[in-house]
Amino acid sequence: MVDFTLTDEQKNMREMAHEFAEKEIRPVAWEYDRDGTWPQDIIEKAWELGLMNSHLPSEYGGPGLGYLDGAVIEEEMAWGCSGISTSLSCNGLATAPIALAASEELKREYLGRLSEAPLLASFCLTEPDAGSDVSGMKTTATRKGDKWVINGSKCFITNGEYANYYTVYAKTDKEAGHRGISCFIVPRDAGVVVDKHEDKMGQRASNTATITFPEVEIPLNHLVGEENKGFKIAMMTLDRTRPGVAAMAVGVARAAMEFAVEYSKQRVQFGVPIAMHQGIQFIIADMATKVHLARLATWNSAVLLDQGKRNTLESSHAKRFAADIAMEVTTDAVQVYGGYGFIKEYPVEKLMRDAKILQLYEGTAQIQRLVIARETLLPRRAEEPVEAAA
Ligand code: COS
Repeated sequence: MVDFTLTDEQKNMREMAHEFAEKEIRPVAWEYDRDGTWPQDIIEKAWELGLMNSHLPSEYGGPGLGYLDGAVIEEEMAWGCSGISTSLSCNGLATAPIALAASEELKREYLGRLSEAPLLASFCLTEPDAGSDVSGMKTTATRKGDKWVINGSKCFITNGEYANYYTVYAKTDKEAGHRGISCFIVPRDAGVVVDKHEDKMGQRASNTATITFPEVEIPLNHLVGEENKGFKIAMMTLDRTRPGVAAMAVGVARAAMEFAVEYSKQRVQFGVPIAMHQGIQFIIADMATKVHLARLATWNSAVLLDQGKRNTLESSHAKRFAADIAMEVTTDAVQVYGGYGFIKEYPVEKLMRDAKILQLYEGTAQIQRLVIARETLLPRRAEEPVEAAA
């Protein structure tokens, strides 16, 4: 049976998340965006209410919610402000590799930490010369006695400046391409250096930093999963987190649509509210269809995960479609506002700036199309069971 009805628990959770976004995020969102303010106060409140770390398993103290639950929460948070919601949800990206492949000891320590205090963790994959091409990374991990020595630099790291620990990918076999990458947990106090705080176009309340590991030593048991299996762990992680990005894109698009709807009812041109003009109605209609379909694709990609099924194709469908429509809908919202849409005093230019990164992070719109093309040309892969990477 196909049923898109949320359970009563999910509806309550959505209501709580919406209320939080409306009361705690929206009132400060435009100010935090302007000043690039770090939303520590909001992170602490969201953590208290259980609106962070939704996928953290209950055996490690987390809420143990499903992926659809997470998508419902993320849409509301991003409706409030996608910069703040990126900071709130980034622990999910950093901890997915741990939940997927780490030893019980590491899970207890590092997943447990996030349930005990409002701490943050960062996912360190991207490098200056290795963005879409993950295998091109230059960071290395070398075994030295009873330690791993990590050496290299990672860029565009969300929450990097504030993270308590990092999930880091490094080459353990330089000659083996994607089969020579391993995943590690690096505690911040092991000697991690925060190099650069990025000044961004949008999502300005989220923190994005360059992180350097200058011969940082970590215990041997901080390897996540098996040596040289890190690439698969990264790909399986992104399958699990792209639905969350898609949900955030739905939230941004919905916010833009709502602003455009309200404005079009108030703004009078040619003697009537512009909502009476068919040209505007068609823009609003396209916005509504796009938001609706993006949400369906997002929920589909999340439900497959909740059912324990591989969702590589659906995850890319959702991420690419929702991010692309968020860009389109926010751009059209500026259009509905006319010249006022271009002015910072009005709300929609922020949304248009915020939307852009959704087409870039966690795999560009082009990488999603690459995955979709491969999965479509070789549909056999979609039938494969979800295998443990390590
Ligand atoms: N789940 C499990 N395994 C996967 C997988 C998935 N979703 N996708 C690929 N793999 C496996 C393949 O099965 C293959 O395994 P073998 O080594 O056993 O053959 C291996 O990983 C390599 O796969 P592939 O040949 O497809 O790798 P490519 O180097 O061609 O890279 C892309 C594929 C481009 C899709 C990948 O590098 C990617 O997603 N890049 C974008 C990274 C990104 O999102 N960066 C953003 C920063 S993170 S915020």
